Amino acid sequence: MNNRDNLVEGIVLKAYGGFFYVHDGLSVRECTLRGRLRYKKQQVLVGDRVLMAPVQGRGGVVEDVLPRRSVLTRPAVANVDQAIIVFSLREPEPNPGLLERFLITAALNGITPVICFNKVDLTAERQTELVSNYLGNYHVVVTSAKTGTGLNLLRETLNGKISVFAGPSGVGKSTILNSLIPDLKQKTGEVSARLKSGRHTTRHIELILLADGGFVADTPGFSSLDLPDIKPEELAGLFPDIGNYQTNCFFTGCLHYKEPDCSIKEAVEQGKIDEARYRQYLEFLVQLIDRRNH
Ligand SMILES: Nc1nc2c(ncn2[C@@H]2O[C@H](COP(=O)(O)OP(=O)(O)OP(=O)(O)O)[C@@H](O)[C@H]2O)c(=O)[nH]1
Ligand SMILES: [Mg+2]
Ligand SMILES: [Zn+2]
Repeated sequence: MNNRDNLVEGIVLKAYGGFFYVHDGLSVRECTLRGRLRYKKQQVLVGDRVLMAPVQGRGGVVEDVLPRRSVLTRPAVANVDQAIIVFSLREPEPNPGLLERFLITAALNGITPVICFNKVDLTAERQTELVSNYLGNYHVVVTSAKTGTGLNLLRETLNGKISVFAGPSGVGKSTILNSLIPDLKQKTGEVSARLKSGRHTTRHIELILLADGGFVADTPGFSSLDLPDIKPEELAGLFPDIGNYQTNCFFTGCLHYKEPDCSIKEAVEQGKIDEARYRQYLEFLVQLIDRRNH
């Protein structure tokens, strides 16, 4: 049995071919798992903070996994602080419903969402209506990986945190990361001319150390995402701008739908809650109610 005094704490950057690559603050060690962890069938995830026994050279043995702050399931990454949800303003055209499902999924996993609207170089008006719908309620960064617009702001957002880039295929996630990290050569793909939807070019999950501290992971884009399995009454709490008003409804468990004396519907009428956001809320609510009834 190893003396625990000799253990060092590290973070799993990637898992590949049965090895776990652990960053111990100085360098990256190629580690195996202590048998005990394998017997327990405890999965060790990218992002896990682990206790490791260094062995000669650049190897090590993972002895223990420290408690997780959060777990993202698709892709599987532990301890993510924030999800940079990238949508392009054009090519491919943004799909607001899909963006909302990303936002809800992040909130449900306890991960702070940051919205990154990329390819602003392709739009005529700098601030489209879509962007303004989210300003105020979310941290929004507008970028162009092509011209460099907004990249410094985005870099500051990543400082000292574990961030995962997520979003549909072809929106520019890998291109942005390549511009932020000089030595990185993530594969990027031309957007398919026929579908304007791009194809999958990013596969393995890996945390990359940033020069200013913090880690980022690129993920393969996916173009569909189901509404998570939640109760209808949980939904409002996952919309930051709507959840704030729900304390004064007459009915406890008010769904802010057909009920009278609803403070959310009042806030929508008074223009305090954006109507489009409320309509999006209702669309999801109806889906959740349907799901419960079937
Ligand atoms: N005009 C313009 N094109 C961009 C920008 N960012 C990325 N692109 C282009 O968009 C295409 C797709 O970029 P990728 O970085 O591969 O997209 P991705 O989000 O990583 O896609 P997946 O890995 O498939 O999920 C490439 O041809 C990029 O050159 C941008 O800001 N402006
Ligand atoms: Mg990519
Ligand atoms: Zn209500």
